[in-house]
Amino acid sequence: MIRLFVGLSLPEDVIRQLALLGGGIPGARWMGEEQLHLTLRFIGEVDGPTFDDIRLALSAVQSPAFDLTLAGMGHFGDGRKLRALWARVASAPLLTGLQERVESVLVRAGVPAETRKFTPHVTLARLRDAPVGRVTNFLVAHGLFSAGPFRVDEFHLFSSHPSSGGSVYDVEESYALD
Ligand code: 2AM
Repeated sequence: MIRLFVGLSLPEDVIRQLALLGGGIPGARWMGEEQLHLTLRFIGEVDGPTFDDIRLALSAVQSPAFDLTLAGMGHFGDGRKLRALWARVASAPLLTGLQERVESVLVRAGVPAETRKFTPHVTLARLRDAPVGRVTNFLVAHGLFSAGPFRVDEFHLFSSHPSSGGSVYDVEESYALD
């Protein structure tokens, strides 16, 4: 079995900007530079034949290249259980269009449909018992964070492998945008 997701990689200068934000929150596990990405669609564990089907299905996605900007910060979870801190992705209709096309070909390839709303984000840290005040301070301090615009002209099928330092992500296949 292999754990898969579809996503975008980020330019090196954007990654460096994001990596500079890390630190200062107890209970936060910050993503390393090589872990930063934007998830378009989490797939989960699949067997070999399904992996082949997915690889092929994604090659049918046709979508224009586009520019993306990161602007501000957000979080998942609430005061009782904060789960993740992330950089917000500014609204981009072509990104949403790409995500919808990816969803559509995956469902046609037999992957169960995604029921959750797509919230484009770049996870910066996973949180465990992080003090709400410290997280709020971070969100306020970096509310005006901005990176880009940068060009997105491909997307990737990634595999995810657990390791002691968090997950390791490998590009399995890349798909060019028009
Ligand atoms: P995240 O950025 O919000 O953490 C690879 O693991 C990617 O897939 C991560 O970027 C993560 O999104 C997402 N992911 C991991 N496990 C998931 C799950 N159970 N459901 C949805 N998305 C998941």
